[in-house]
Amino acid sequence: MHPYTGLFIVLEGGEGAGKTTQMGAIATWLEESGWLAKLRSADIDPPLLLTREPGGTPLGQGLRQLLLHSDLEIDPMAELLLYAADRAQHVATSIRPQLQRGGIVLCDRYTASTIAYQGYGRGLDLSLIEHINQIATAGLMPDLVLWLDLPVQVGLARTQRRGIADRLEQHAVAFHERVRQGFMALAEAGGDRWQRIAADQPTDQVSEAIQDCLAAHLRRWFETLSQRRTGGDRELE
Ligand code: T5A
Repeated sequence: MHPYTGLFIVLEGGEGAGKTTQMGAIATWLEESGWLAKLRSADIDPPLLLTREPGGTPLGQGLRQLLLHSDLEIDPMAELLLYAADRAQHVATSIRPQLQRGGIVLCDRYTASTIAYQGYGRGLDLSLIEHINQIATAGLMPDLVLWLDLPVQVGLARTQRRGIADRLEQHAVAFHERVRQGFMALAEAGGDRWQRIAADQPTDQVSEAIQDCLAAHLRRWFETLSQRRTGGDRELE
């Protein structure tokens, strides 16, 4: 999927799916189950990059503020390009260097969010979005996408309980239904790289489902790394 030795995992989903909650739980589990220690012992520092879009870089934090929390009117095409600018900076300065070091990247949202929100949600042309995603990422795709899926009303009720809604949370339910359809279409086309996780369960059960899926993936990744090491692959040395 990409030429680097690191592992690129993305969490996707609609509003209130529980991605932020599960990012923390995954980081704790990776530490407690010894995966990060293995990477540290191979001198990979940092072993784990926890990040998000928009806002994973200093430039991205400014863009996030504009995109989600300003009163400015933003044209859909301008919105698409601002997400792309956030992503270009994020990939170049943060995600790709971590994958080149051989570490794990755990990212809250990536290219699929643009297809789901700006494509299915806003109705912008899907092939144009794919082209712009390609430019912003220079083709860097995740190894694994964990799609936290739940009924739209359940997710929105969770975010409403939290208080003030951001720009996209304020949209009509129909918008968020289209976004969910977008994720569904991507998951159907995504093969083994996409895993649907039922997110309308108690937090611990969602965490367990994610861990089952990650454990299998991490084992395969580590086996491949070990084989490449014994094969003398200089990229890993
Ligand atoms: N966007 C983003 C685009 O339009 N295009 C793009 O290209 C990209 C990258 C990002 C916004 O930008 C849009 C999509 C988004 O609208 P954000 O603030 O990062 O904005 O929004 P979200 O990613 O949607 O983050 P949220 O915080 O809204 O949702 P999370 O992170 O999925 O959920 P989380 O963990 O914060 O949980 C929400 C609430 O539910 C509770 C939590 O305690 C919390 O109160 N909760 C649960 N309750 C019951 N059961 C569970 N299993 C629960 N898990 C969590």
